[in-house]
Formats: sequence, C-alpha cells, structure tokens
Amino acid sequence: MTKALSGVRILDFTHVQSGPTCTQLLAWFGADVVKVERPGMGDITRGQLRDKPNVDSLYFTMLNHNKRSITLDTKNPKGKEVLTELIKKCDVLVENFGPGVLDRMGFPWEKIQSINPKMIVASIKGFGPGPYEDCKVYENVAQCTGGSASTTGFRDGLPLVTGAQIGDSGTGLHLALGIVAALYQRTMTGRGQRVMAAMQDGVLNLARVKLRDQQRLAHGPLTEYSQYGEGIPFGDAVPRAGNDSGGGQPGRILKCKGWEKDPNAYIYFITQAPVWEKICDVIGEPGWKTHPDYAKPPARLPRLNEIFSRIEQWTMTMTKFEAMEILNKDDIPCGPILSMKELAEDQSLRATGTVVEVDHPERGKYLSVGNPIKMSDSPSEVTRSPLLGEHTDEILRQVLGFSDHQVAEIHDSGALDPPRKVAAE
Ligand code: CAO
Repeated sequence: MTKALSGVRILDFTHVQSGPTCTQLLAWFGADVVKVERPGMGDITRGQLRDKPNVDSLYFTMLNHNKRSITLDTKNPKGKEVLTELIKKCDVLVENFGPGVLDRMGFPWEKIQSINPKMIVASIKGFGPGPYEDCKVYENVAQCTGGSASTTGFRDGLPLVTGAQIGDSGTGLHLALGIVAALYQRTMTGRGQRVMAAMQDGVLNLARVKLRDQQRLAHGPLTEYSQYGEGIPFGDAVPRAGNDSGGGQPGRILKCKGWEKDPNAYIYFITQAPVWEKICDVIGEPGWKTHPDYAKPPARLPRLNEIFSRIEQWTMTMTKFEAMEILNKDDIPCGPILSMKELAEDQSLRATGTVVEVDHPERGKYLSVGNPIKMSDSPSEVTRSPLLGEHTDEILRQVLGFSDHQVAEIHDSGALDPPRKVAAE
C-alpha cells in the first residue's frame, strides 16, 4: 500500500527532541527518512537517560522510529561530497542545529539551493529573528519564553513548566505541517523554499488563549478566573489560573475516592452552563436549578469555591472512573486524571496503535507512542529506531548509487570515522 508521503525522501539532520519528532511523523506518513549522524557518537540522546547499559536510550528510540541511520562527518572533505550527493537525492532537509551551524558546515541556504533548487530546507530554532536569535534553546526555555510558564501554576506560586513537551514536540508538529505545505506548493511551483519554526513562536501559538485574555484584561477582570470570584484584583498581565478552564466555562480538578493515597485519584469537572441543571440533579442540589444565587452563570462566578466544594463532596464518594461514567451519561464534561501507568496499560490505546509495543534487537521490547494522527489510506506501522550507522552502506549504494570502489574510497577517507582526538600541545 502506498503511503501519503511515499516517494518523499528526507535528509534528517535533526537531533535531541524537537526535530526528531517532526521527521518521525514524516516517516510514519511514509517518507524515507535518512538520519545523518556524527560518526562514533550519533544523536546525543542515544546515550542520555539510559535505563539499560550500552543500548540506545528510550529517549532516542521513542523519537526515531521508522528512520534509517547513516553516519557521516560533514566536516570531512569527502563527507561534504557525500552530503552534496544526499542533497541532490532528497526532497527536504530538516535540521534543528544551533543557530549558524549549517552555514559553518559550508551549506548555507543559497548553496543548498544551487545544488538542488527543489530542496525544501526546514529548520527549528529557539527564537525567530530578533534579540535572542543566536541563543540555543531547550524545552523549558521555550515554555518560559513562549508565555506558557507565566500562565501555568497557581496565582500565588512559582511559574510552572508542563510535562507535555510543547516546546520540542509542539514545534516539531508545527514544522511537519510547514513541510507538507511546502511539498504541496512545490508540486505547483517546482521550487523549494525555507520553512522555519521557532520554539518561542510554537509555544505562543499553543498559548494563544492567554494572549486573548491579556487583551480582555484591558476591558475588565477575567470573570471566569477563580481569583475574580475570590475578590482578588488583577494586575496588568494575565495571571496563573491554577486549574481553571481556559474556555470560559468554570472547571476544577476535584478529589475522588482514594485521593489520600493515590496521587492521581482526581477528576477534571466542568460546570458547563448548558448542563447546569443536570449537574444540580447529579450532586443532589436540585434547589440550585432555580435559586437566584446559582441558577445563572454570572451569579455562580463569586461562589465557585463553594460550588466546587459541594461537587467535590459528591466526587469523593466514588472513583474517578465511576464519576466519569455517571457524568458522561448526562454529557457533563469531565476527565479522570490518568497516570502514565494507567495509559501504558490502557487496552483501547493499544487497539488504536496510539500505544505500541516495539521490539529492539539490543534492548528488547518497549512501549512507545505511535502516530497520533490516523489516516484511512495511509496507516502507520511503527518500526524500531535504527542503530547508529546501521544503514550507512545501504544508503551510499542504494540512494546515492555509489559503486563498491566509491564506497571503499569513502570508508578510506575517514568521513565515516569518529573524529580523531588531537593531542594537547
Ligand atoms: N558531522 C560533523 N559535525 C557535526 C555533525 C556531523 N554529522 N552533526 C553536527 N555536527 C556539529 C555541528 O557542525 C556543530 O559544530 P560547530 O558548532 O562547530 O559548528 C556541532 O555539531 C554542534 O551543533 P549544535 O550547536 O546544534 O549542538 P549543541 O549540542 O551545541 O546544541 C541545541 C544543542 C539543541 C541547544 C542546539 O542544537 C539548538 O539550539 N537547536 C535549535 C533549537 C532546538 O531544536 N532545541 C531543542 C532541542 S531538544 O530540547
């Protein structure tokens, strides 16, 4: 069966997390992803957060499925020749090097264009052009500079970073969309183009409701924020709102049975206006349906603490799953707080391929997250990540068409060897 991106070849110069998430998605859509890695060391994540000695870490394996790996020293003259040939044979170059690295390697955009005018060059950087453009950036830096941290956490506590990797994986997703759009445009123009996704921009895009609220602040307090009901005045920037819902319908995380011992025995509960009467019936407060202090949303806003305390008395009498079942019957929006253990064991996620078991020759079986995007005509099978340089000769021969003699020459040149340490003088 053909896949959505069958026939597209990606020159994958990505490392760590942001870039690899992008190229992994492209691989799942059927692109041939050729990951170029430094001889000897490869992507730094191969050795980071290792759970087993001397095997590729889960950090690496879970971000690099369905790819092929070639090792190449792109600072070696022969390595540069090989890279030039790869540029000719690929459709997209994806990189998330530090600022200026590709230029220093001798492959600025203009040169790549002259080698292959159809090439799309897609980059992730920490920041777009501006005062911080030369900075190296990691996940939490992006969360802090993109508006997420200042709006996450409780009003009187520290700014918080989230567990979801919105800076890295979020920006990888943005870049993947830019790449497929550029591939589509190329079918009409015949030209490549540069695609750029800055991590700060990606996080701000995901935090756009908070920029919405920043502007609303100029016209009065944010009435759906708990602090409004508590009579606490707003400052001049959007505050942290705890677990308040961002959509204007009051929501909170509430305790369920077993919360004293289980840190995840909680449920998210939204007092959505259209189902208010059903909520009153479920929690045993039918009088609130008509009482002037509770019947209409504006009347409830100053009483949210009292209302959620009453709802919590009810949720504490049952498990989060029992509460979910009862509430869903009445279309009352809610969600149990699921632990990673529960998600790993969830059979419905296994059935859809969102959680998959993968076999690896060195580490054995492990769990991973499969392609979260499901396509009817382009299903994704998750195959293991490549060992370092596993496909070097295969790519030299099959993709670049080099003869045995040429392959031997490349081996002799040192372009496939780890850089030699220069003795200190
Ligand atoms: N052959 C030879 N050299 C290679 C090579 C290869 N195959 N692949 C990489 N290199 C070299 C580069 O040429 C570069 O050398 P110079 O600095 O001498 O030009 C060097 O490796 C380091 O590249 P780097 O700056 O990308 O790597 P780093 O570890 O210093 O920084 C990171 C890592 C992530 C901070 C930086 O790449 C970055 O800011 N990237 C953009 C933002 C990003 O994606 N951040 C998310 C990372 S995930 O949390």
